Amino acid sequence: MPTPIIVVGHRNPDNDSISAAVGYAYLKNALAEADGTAEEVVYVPARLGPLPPESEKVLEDAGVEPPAVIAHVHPRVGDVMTHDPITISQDATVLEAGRLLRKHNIRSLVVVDEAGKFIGLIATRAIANRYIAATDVLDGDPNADANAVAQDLIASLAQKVIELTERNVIVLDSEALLNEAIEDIMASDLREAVILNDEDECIGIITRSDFAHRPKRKVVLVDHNETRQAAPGIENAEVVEIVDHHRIADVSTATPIQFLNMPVGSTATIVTGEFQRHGVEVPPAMAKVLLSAIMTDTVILKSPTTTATDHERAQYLADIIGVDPTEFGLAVFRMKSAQGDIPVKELVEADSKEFQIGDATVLIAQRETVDLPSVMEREQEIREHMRMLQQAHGYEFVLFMVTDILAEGSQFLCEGNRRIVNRVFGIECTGEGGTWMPGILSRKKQVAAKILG
Ligand SMILES: [Mn+2]
Repeated sequence: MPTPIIVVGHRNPDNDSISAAVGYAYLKNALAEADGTAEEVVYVPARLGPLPPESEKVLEDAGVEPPAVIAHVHPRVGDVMTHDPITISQDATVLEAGRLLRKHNIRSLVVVDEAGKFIGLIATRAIANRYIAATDVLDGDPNADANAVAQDLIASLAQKVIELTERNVIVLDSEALLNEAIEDIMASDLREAVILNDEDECIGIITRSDFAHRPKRKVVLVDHNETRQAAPGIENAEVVEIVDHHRIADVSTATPIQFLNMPVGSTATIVTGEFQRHGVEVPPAMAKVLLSAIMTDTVILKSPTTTATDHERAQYLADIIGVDPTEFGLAVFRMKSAQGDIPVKELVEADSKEFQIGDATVLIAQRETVDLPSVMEREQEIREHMRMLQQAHGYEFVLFMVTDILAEGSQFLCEGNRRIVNRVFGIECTGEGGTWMPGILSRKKQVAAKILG
């Protein structure tokens, strides 16, 4: 089985985090195929939260499987277990069990019934105990000799496996945290635990020696390089590569890795460049996915984060699909704001990021729209939700920028300590109506950078 390497974007994924993960995993698998390492590693795209509506639609249109949700990257039981362990029928003899144990050089076999369902384990220790028990014959009978012991041992070889089967085996879930499983196994009399499927068939076995070296899950980070935006458990994982277009933050590694960081409009732009650099053709389905992310992250190439490279690569992808990049981008934005009455929680939180200023944490959320008045109609409800977030998480302030792509600006709504925002931008945000900020489209470059600076 090839080792999975997770390719994952930031928490609260946006379309770039989803698309870059999908596109980069595709490229890495194509490269592994080409250099003959595909049997050793497989790149698996993943996400840390719900699919944004435009990602869902673009992936569906392109016929691409959405990345699976993961809750964390802590090592799990399934990452270290031995798959499909050797089984033996409950009706087999101890002699047969001995042969299998020796043939596979293992310490235990999974005992199953006629239907293949798990019953327990037969381990070398049970056989050894049976061997030692044969000497009991000597105690009971003063005239008994080694011959009698030998007779009993011979008889034991024909005994049924079920008679020596241990049934008090710990059963674990393959998704269970390895650290917790280790504690359970260390506290148990047995050296092993088993993993069963819904049909009670044993799909894996884990023994004490499997966790002697505390394995780490391998992760490629796309669209972030900051631990607070990364998957829970990132500190226990091995980051093997980073592809990003954000400021260099605090993810650190034990060994040198490929760290691609470019000041361009989207991670998808860098991923597209990697296809080109390696001479790998971008299939039309991947071109749609990647182009959609360049378009959402650069607000249809209008955001000040947009570079000439974004324009070039967007055109390159558009040519593969046979579309006009701007029209394609507008269609993606229509998918994004298609649902008029989405819950306020999603409206505010879908694209929200925490930032640290000194000891304080702030939340900056953004909603891109082609219809600002329809969002502002919900101002009261939005502000209530922002105040709830601010209090629940102890944020210094919550800033919500409603970005109107067509008008090319953002309406700022702020709850909490507004003075910081007011000072930084030289405005007077109050608790009502918000403040129109012409030309402000980029949270990263025009808002967060200013507040953090
Ligand atoms: Mn991005």
